[in-house]
Amino acid sequence: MSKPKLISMYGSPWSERVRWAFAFKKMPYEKQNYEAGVDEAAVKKLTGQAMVPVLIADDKVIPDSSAILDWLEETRPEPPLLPKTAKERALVTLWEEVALNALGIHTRVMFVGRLLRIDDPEAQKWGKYYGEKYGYSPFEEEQSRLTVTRILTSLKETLRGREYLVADTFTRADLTVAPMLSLLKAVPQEFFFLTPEEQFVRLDPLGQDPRFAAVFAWRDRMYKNHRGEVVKP
Ligand SMILES: N[C@@H](CCC(=O)N[C@@H](CS)C(=O)NCC(=O)O)C(=O)O
Repeated sequence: MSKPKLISMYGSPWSERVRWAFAFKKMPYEKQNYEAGVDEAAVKKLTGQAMVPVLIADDKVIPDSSAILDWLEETRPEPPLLPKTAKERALVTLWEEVALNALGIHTRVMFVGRLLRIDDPEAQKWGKYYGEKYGYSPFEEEQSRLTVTRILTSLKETLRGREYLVADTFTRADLTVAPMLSLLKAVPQEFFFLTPEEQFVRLDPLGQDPRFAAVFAWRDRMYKNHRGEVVKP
């Protein structure tokens, strides 16, 4: 098998969960950077949709981070990123779906809102780009904040007295939820490099709320204990 190629967007948590899984499995791959506003058409031509990550492995083109993680688990089962029992695996899926399709989507809406409130042409340009791509309105942002607050409360209670979201071991649930929290508060520099401007726009009041400090401390521990490399562009 030739080395697979991963097209990923540096700051995106969807891309980060896949890079994390590849690093965890010590699976070599070729990196290709996706640049927002530049590479959309090329990705669309390749996959029929305009999102990354995308994996190109032998004759397969696989868009969608969960499909890529399934391919990886099958291709390189050790060390496993899924727990042993079907019941535990079902819980991993639930957390992944909450992270990808609720936490990630809603924190992205809040991120767009923060961009649009910055009085700077560059921030405005990206706020408009992402706002159009993902659908933004001030009402959506308020709804998103309520949903994210509920999810953070649920995460806090789930993690009380335990180190991992499912079973007693690090799984896909942990490496999905941990990066998805990054649009509320950047992952510390020692684990994931971002410029001060990029950190600033990732900081939401919920990321500084003392009620959820334990959730972000858990996220940083997952990076420290399981990320295995410093993430740099
Ligand atoms: N269902 C997809 C969603 C991936 C996704 O939302 N990707 C966004 C990252 S923020 C993207 O590629 N955006 C491209 C762009 O903004 O131009 C997955 O899980 O891989």
